[in-house]
Amino acid sequence: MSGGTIFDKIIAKEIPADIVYEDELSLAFKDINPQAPVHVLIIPKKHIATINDIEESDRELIGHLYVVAARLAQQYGFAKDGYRVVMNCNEDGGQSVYHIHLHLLAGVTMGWPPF
Ligand code: D5M
Repeated sequence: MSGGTIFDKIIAKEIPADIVYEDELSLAFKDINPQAPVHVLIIPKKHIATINDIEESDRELIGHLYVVAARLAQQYGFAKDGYRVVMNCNEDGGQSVYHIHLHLLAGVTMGWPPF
């Protein structure tokens, strides 16, 4: 089911993206506005608007997104030094596209807290 967001259009290949990984469940592409030397978004092909909309039946899918993130971090060479994987939720969480996505950020030493 499509949610009509820009990410749904990227999944449908209606608009271009710099895709770095794809399988039957997920798609990963470079963030158009990178916040780190490596900034990749990992999204499910299934439309899920926010973390609040994740259902029990999505357990495996959500786990899969993390497996893809970890594999990409390994491929980019950041597994040992470290990286950050984050998913924002709604306005206060900083979400701007309402199709869930993991941000994989790497290549810089990050601070905490993130505000
Ligand atoms: O993150 C949404 C992210 O999506 C933000 O970092 C910009 C990115 N974005 C928006 N449009 C595109 C396209 N067309 N290609 C690649 N990346 C895109 P959020 O957590 O929702 O704020």
